[in-house]
This record gives sequence, structure tokens and C-alpha cells, in this order.
Amino acid sequence: MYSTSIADYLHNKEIDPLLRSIATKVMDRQRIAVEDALHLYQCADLGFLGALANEVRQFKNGNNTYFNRNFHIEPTNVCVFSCNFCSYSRTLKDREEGWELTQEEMLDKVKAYDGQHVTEVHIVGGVHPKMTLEFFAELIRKIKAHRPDLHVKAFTAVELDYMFRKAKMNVEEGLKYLQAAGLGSLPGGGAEIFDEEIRASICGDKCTSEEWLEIHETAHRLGMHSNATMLYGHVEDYGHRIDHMDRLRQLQDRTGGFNTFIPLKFRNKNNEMSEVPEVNVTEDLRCYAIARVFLDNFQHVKAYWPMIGRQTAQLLQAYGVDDLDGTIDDSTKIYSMAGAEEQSPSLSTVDLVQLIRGSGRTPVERDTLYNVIKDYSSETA
Ligand code: V47
Ligand code: SF4
Repeated sequence: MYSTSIADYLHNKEIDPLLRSIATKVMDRQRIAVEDALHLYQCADLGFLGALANEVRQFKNGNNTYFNRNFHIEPTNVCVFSCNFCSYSRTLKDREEGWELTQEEMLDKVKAYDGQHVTEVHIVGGVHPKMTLEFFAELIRKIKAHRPDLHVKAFTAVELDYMFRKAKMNVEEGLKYLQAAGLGSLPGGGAEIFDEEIRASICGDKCTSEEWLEIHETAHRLGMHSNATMLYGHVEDYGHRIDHMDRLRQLQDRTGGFNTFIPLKFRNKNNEMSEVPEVNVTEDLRCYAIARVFLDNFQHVKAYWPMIGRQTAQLLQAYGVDDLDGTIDDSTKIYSMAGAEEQSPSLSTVDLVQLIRGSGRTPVERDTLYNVIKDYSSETA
């Protein structure tokens, strides 16, 4: 799949001079420019992009593909916002079509993993007007009291922005409050596309790009790590994707607080953008590969397999991806309701290890902060 190395491409005298200079930068571990990334989108073939992305991946992570043992809680799908791409949210008026979990119900989900080896709970949902900062702080305290070793990765910047405003706290005060309750890190959702015009057309009523970036920057300053996502393959163009990644790259230069970048493919079922066709797998591979090359200061690029599907997740490991999230038991509805491949995503550790090995990679179990828990290079799952 990645048999032609970038060195092989450089030996070819016919190669486009700009592609040659980009490849040389990558081989010399230099950063590529915004214009270089655009040129890759416009002129590079898939084989070249795979070779380039694999070069970066091998340099940063060797042959390892990481996964973790986590589970998801979605507190509610009731949401005050109305993103056009969202298939799962319901307004407060239509709340009988949705769900609203109580603290006890969420705690029961945590207790269901008692005695099992899981390291992280991922909590993300709709923005419910009645689920306040205090409600969630109390939830985290209860989770940590029950299971102190569990890392709580929770709330997109969109949820945080809303709950801090309601609590009349600024970003720093709000984050410190949740951190004191036991919040460990932030997931990467809500970023969508930072370009203001595109953002206004697909999710104009939620937090701005600047606010998203400010929340993550503040979290990093307070010692918390976070992830960053990008919703691609809808009405944005390549320039918008590169602008999005450029803003993240600049923030990462300042803080170093992002763990991983997660491109999220737009799915078009049951939402207000159903007339927008989904991009094909080649476009997925190209998007991930260019992200891997452009984001030189991100250690990891993650393919969230419940959304992209396990076959594409296998392929993506030859296009820069070194992390599959690895959710073992994921009842997340945000993708299944939007038409994702995996309607009831669940992979045992054995399946996941086999899936990674099947791509010729070394499965490595990690915790949220990428500390190695178990290297499966020789062992069985
Ligand atoms: O921000 C919503 C996306 C995100 C659709 O940090 C859609 O480890 C595609 O960010 N098609 C929330 N995508 C989920 C998220 C996430 C998931 C897994 C791991 C992590 C992490 C973060 O879901 C939203 C939005 O970008 N989304 N609707 C859709 N129709
Ligand atoms: Fe609400 Fe998030 Fe759906 Fe937007 S994507 S409508 S913020 S649940």
C-alpha cells in the first residue's frame, strides 16, 4: 500500500518541482507552508500523499497505532443550537423525542464498568439549557469519587462556552472550576470549520472560532490537554481546511497542549444538509494525509473508527493515522443518526488488535495522555 517511498519519488526526474520541494522539506523535517498544502490538494496524486504522510507518521510514531479503552456518555441530545449538519439534536420543545439523563443514570453507566479495565470516560452531548455548570461539576465529582483513576475527558468548547456564560464565569474561572471537580481534558468537538463565512452558513448560532480557540488555549495554560477536530467534506473548500489547520498549528506552537487532530467526515443522513453529497474514500485519504503532513507540531492524527468505518480506518493507517481511538463500547448516537458505517459500534480489544495488525501496524494501548499501557507487538490481546 505504501511501497513507494518518498525517496523513490525524489529519484524521479519528472516530478513537479514544487512537489519535489515539499517532499524535500518533509524529508528534512521542515514545516510546509499554507501554499504548499494547497498545492498538495491541487496537484499531488494519492500515492505521493500516502508516501509523504507515511514518512511523517513513521518519524513521529514509528509503526505504532494507538488505541485506548474508553466509553462514552451522551448526557442529552436536547440542544439550544441548530447546526445544519446535526442529525441528532432536538429542541427543548421536541424534547420528548430525545433523552436527558439524570446524574444517577450517568453514574450508573460508569458503575457498569466496575471491575473492568477502562481508563477514560468521554462525555459530550447537546447543549441543554437546564444542564448547568454546577450540574456537570457535581457529576464529575461523583464520577471521580466512585472511580478516582478514571480520566474524565468532557465537554466540547461549545458546551463549555454556553455553561460558563450561564454561570456568569469567564473561561478561566469556568475551566478552573471544572478542573477542581476532576475534569482531566477536553475533547475536540465543536471546531467544525473556523472560516467565519462557512461557520455562519452551517452552524452560525454556536460559539465562534475565536471562542473555541480561546477555550482550548486557556485549558492548555491551566495544564489540561485537549483534542482538535475538523468537519470536512461539506460546503467548505480546500483553502478553508488549510486555514482551519493553520489556526490550530499556530495555537499549538504557543501551547503544545493538543494531543491529537481528528478529521471528521461529514455524513449527510437525516439532517438539513442531506442534499450535500458525501465525499468518497479517496478524498478521505487525501484529507488525512495532508493533515498529517501540515500539522508538524501535532504528535498524533486520529481516525475515529465508529464514524469513518473500520475498513477505511485500516486504510488510513497508511495515510498518516496512528490512532484509532479504540472505543470498545460506544453507544454514541451523533454519527449513527447521521448515517455513519457503524450503527452500533463495538469492538473488543481482540478485534481492535487484529484490525491494527491486519494493517501491518503494531497495536499499542495508551491512556488519554498517550502514556503506553500495553504494547502488543509480541503479545496476544
Ligand atoms: O463537533 C456532528 C461532529 C462532533 C455530524 O476528542 C458530525 O477524542 C459528521 O468531536 N457528520 C462531536 N460529523 C464529536 C467529537 C469527537 C468524537 C470522537 C472523539 C473525539 C475526541 C471528539 O461530531 C461535532 C461535529 O463536528 N458531527 N454531526 C455529521 N452529520
Ligand atoms: Fe447542538 Fe452539537 Fe448538534 Fe450543534 S452539533 S446542534 S451544538 S448537538
